[in-house]
Amino acid sequence: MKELNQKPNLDVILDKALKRQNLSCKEILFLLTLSTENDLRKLFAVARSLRDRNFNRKIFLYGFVYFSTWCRNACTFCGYRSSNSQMPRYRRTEEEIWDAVLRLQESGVHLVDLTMGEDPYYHRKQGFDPLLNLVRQIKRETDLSVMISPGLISKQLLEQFSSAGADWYACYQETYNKSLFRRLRVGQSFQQRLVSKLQAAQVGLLVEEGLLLGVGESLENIASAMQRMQILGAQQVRAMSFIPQPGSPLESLPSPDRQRELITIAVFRLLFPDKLIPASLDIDGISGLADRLAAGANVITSLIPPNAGFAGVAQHSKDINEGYRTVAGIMPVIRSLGLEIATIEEYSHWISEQKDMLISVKQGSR
Ligand code: SAM
Ligand code: MD0
Ligand code: SF4
Repeated sequence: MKELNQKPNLDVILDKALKRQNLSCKEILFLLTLSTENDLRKLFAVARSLRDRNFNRKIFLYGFVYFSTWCRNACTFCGYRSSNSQMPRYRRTEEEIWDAVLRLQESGVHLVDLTMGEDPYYHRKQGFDPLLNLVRQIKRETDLSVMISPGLISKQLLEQFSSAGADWYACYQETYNKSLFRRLRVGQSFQQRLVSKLQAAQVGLLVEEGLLLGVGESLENIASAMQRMQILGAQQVRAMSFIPQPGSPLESLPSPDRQRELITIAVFRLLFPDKLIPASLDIDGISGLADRLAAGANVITSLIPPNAGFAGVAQHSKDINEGYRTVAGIMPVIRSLGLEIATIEEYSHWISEQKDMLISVKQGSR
């Protein structure tokens, strides 16, 4: 009883994390409230040491292909919500997408993330056959891993993508607070979005889950969301700071202080020491990369081929045509931190190990 009432102690908690012991909600919350320079330095150092112990200072690279910016939904934080006329809209042809995939492959990424708004063209009219074919072609003709970010799709479609060779399903809950979810993903079902991730895992896809920061959540919300994400068993977990989008309902909500995202990345690392945590170029571009890696991230996401007309999500044009969201553009940052880019074999090896774990969990639950 005495122990339960004790005030959390940073060194004790960090030591527990280093020993891979579970952290309580109270301990997670305590970490999220850290603010002094000294405490943050200790937190980030432990996060890096857990990353480097598990990944040998190797970083993974994800190319981002936002092939359709049309969307039927009305998320209040997103510039691409259906009614917003102030965003660039396009739907790329299969040839243009394939071209971007090849450019990304040549540049040295490990994975391509095929992303779209919930474009009615695919979700209602045409169906997903063109995309399934594209995934098959990527797996047949390249060594790349494939992530799909199509929004909410049925279990049957998830199964088809898995059979076509897709490795990952990305679908971010943004928050585990149901009333906040209703305000963010207006008209969408919290439960369905969550269940789609469980279904993805059942059909053999790895899952990426994510939280949006600076949209009205409390630190308690973040701490309990992190615990829910541990139960979900996602293999990649992310946090993105909200970027206000012109023409959207939240356009005048200020972007949060980046310290919140850095601390969240570090705490994720303590809770998911051997999983993947992105440093997205889609929030602060190249200038935000070093801090995110120094907080314990081990994947660089949102690498985009320049001058091909492909957009980012939160930052639709930042640093893209300048060539900073490319493998060549990020290399100086990697080197300055004493990190290395993993080989494509190292990445595929990690993926197949994780998939084997999915299968054994499934067999164990029979
Ligand atoms: N349309 C699909 C969906 O929503 O699942 C796939 C797109 S997914 C890449 C879009 C993600 O980008 C959102 O889940 C959210 O986490 C992030 N995002 C969107 N708008 C953002 C903004 N204004 N600031 C920061 N992140 C944002
Ligand atoms: C990123 N803009 O990695 C992308 C996107 C979708 N799976 C990922 C949010 O930051
Ligand atoms: Fe559409 Fe995705 Fe933007 Fe929501 S976050 S409006 S689903 S593109």
